[in-house]
Amino acid sequence: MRIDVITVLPELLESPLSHSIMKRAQSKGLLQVHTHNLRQWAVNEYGQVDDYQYGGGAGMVMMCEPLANAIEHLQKERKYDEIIYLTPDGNTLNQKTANQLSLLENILLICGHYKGIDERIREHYITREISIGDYVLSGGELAAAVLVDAIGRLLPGVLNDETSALTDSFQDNLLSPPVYTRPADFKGWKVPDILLSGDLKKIDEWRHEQALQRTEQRRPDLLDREL
Ligand code: 6GU
Repeated sequence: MRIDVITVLPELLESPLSHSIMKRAQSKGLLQVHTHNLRQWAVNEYGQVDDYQYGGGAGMVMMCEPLANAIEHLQKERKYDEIIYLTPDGNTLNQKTANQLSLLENILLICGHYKGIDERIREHYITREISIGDYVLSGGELAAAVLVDAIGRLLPGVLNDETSALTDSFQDNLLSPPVYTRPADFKGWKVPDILLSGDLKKIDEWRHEQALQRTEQRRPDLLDREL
């Protein structure tokens, strides 16, 4: 899968995607992430990409022309399955959306700043709008990094058995059960006996029961959600 990102702050995306699993996904050639600095398409020599909003009011708006030129430039190279605008008023990201997006070939992400982007770009180019939660970030870059990570780790071959996505929280609308490692007794705090029993069937049942309990206690809303 290839993901292109249009941003005024490509630096903000580099580090989160250069380590651990995202690094492995890219070095294995399973994921390609290309960032494009929107200032390349600025309207003047000062690098301007934003302007005051019509009707007045505080905050700048990202202009049509740089965004349209950037998008059309990239569209000449490849056809995008989705052009996604990261915005707090988009649909909240969840595992189902990450799963769906992980099946695509080419995605273009647009990171907004300031008051957001001119509405006409949203109407004419954007195919999907995604938020990563009900709070406001300074820009779409960290949200884009979150989205790329959530998608990238699902690509076939990225995770191994140890890190398998199949047992993740949310993959079956359940939170994960508690986990333990050595020692079996730390300061008198014991690992549940069942996990030391070697009875794999019982252990599986216990984990499922714990996952259910945890979900009922912490996120009952997940239990009546469709997969
Ligand atoms: Cl996608 N962008 C910004 N700026 N803030 C957010 C967000 C996105 N998702 C939640 N908050």
